[in-house]
Amino acid sequence: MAGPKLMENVVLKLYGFAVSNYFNMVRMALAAKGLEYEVIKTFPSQETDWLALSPMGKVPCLETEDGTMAETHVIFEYLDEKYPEHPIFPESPYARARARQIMHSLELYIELPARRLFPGTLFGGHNEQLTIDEVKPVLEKGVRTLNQLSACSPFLMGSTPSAPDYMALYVLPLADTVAQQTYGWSLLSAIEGGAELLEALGRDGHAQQFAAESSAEMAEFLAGVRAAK
Ligand SMILES: N[C@@H](CCC(=O)N[C@@H](CS)C(=O)NCC(=O)O)C(=O)O
Repeated sequence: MAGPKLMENVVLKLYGFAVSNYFNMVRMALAAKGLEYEVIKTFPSQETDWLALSPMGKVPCLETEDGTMAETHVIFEYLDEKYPEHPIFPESPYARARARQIMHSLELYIELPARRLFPGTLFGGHNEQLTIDEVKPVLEKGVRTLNQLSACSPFLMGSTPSAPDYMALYVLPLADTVAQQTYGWSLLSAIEGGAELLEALGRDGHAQQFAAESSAEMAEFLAGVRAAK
């Protein structure tokens, strides 16, 4: 949990590491809101002192003047309620509900099933045929859901980026990679406007910075995961 020297007067501290897609989602949200924060480089673990901050042992975790919190959706909502300037959720209750539905669909029906394929695709291991067979229909339904909920014009909630986009930016490319490798299926092409959405988000300077930081640490991270097998 050791991090760089602490910055003075910075209220928000974000724990995580550059390769983590969830960590980068929160960094995009913080950037969109123009909030200053300190990064404390942290890997997930089940160590007691880390579990006190993040009960599941996962990253990201945000430390605030009110206390710590984990779970990316929760962090997004806290940030928008605590710091209303530069909102990342739409204004009307229905549009907010729709944004949340898109975010939950991205995590539950695309990110999490795609993660089941990481061992045999990204991590140098093996995927059981049962897993391969189980994941495909979930991903297909996830894609169908996304297409039903958003027309991507070019962003998920319309012409300006918002919270669901900061998730999609880190969910869709990896899910597409593992779907291509496992099924020869381009999940991204199956999402109407998906490629254009990622292209538009990729023009953001922060997105480019976080991608460069992730790339710089990717080889070391993958080597560590593979060595741990
Ligand atoms: N639902 C969590 C997922 C976070 C998550 O899975 N983070 C990964 C790193 S990208 C992690 O900590 N993995 C370690 C673990 O699952 O124990 C969130 O929304 O923040």
